Amino acid sequence: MATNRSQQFSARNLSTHRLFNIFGKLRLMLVAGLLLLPQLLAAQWNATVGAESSDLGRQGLAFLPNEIWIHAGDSITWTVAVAEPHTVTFLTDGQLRPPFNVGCPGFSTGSAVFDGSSCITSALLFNGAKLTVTFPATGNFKLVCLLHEDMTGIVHVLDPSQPLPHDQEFYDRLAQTESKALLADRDATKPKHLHSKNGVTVGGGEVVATGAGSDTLSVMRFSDPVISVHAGETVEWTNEDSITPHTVTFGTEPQNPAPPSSNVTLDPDGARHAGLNSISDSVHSGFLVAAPQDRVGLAQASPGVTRFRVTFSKPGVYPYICALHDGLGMKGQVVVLP
Ligand SMILES: [Cu+2]
Repeated sequence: MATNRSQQFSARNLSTHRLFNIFGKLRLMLVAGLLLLPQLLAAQWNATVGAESSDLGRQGLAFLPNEIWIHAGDSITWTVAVAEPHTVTFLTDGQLRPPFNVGCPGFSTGSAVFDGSSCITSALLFNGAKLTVTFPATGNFKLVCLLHEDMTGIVHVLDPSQPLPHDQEFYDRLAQTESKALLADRDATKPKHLHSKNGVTVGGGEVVATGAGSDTLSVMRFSDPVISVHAGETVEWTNEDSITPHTVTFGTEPQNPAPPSSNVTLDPDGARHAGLNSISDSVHSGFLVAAPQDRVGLAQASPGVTRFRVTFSKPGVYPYICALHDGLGMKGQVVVLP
């Protein structure tokens, strides 16, 4: 009996020991799990940058979607899906907007971390290029493109204890709807100014407020890609895009597309004007662009130069391009008849 009892006792002891061992291991796994939890729960989100028509002529300058709710610790990967380049940029509140080629200063490549305390930006991202940004801190952060002023969005970073309103599938659908609506907008191509005889509308566009920021549609086309005039007549180009600059460039493209070539003069109404005497001559309008939007507390901007005139003295076929968007097919031709 005694032997039996002691055998029983030691058997019980052994199983208790085993039990403790198992619980110990479980507890270790639990602690490790809790430590790893933030990384395990950190989600990876995806968003698209830009939308375009199949002929590249209509460019949606937009973050799609341009509003997204995530948890602190999550990352978002933005992928450029169009021929027009963009940047993915988070400036700090109050920071002066830097030129796209200067950056924060400097650029992040591949990935970046933004908590609101210091600026991060990609360089110009071309079709297929990506930037992944991790957001360790809660806050509401404005997303901008340094190349396109009315291309903005917002990222809401919530504490992981808060529920998120939408999942990735919702954002994918929203991005598609937003991009279709933006590209389908036909108002952008309706001439808004008095279309004079021999007038060509340059581009066209619209800024759309979304509640989270702005999307822009820019039409990268000349309204009449081929126009016929007689020798001695003048063609007038007017940029009707609210934000995007364009040029009218005959012959050799200049290194710096911003200023007009030296053979351009100013008309009394502020339009730029040049004469072309031969199909081998070069003339460049410089940037034709609307004045930027005024803001309380900032110096008023001078009127933009949106108009360019060229007087043709000799018959011939004069091809021209927009030096900024010829890659998207923005080209035209003036046929000068005798
Ligand atoms: Cu252009």
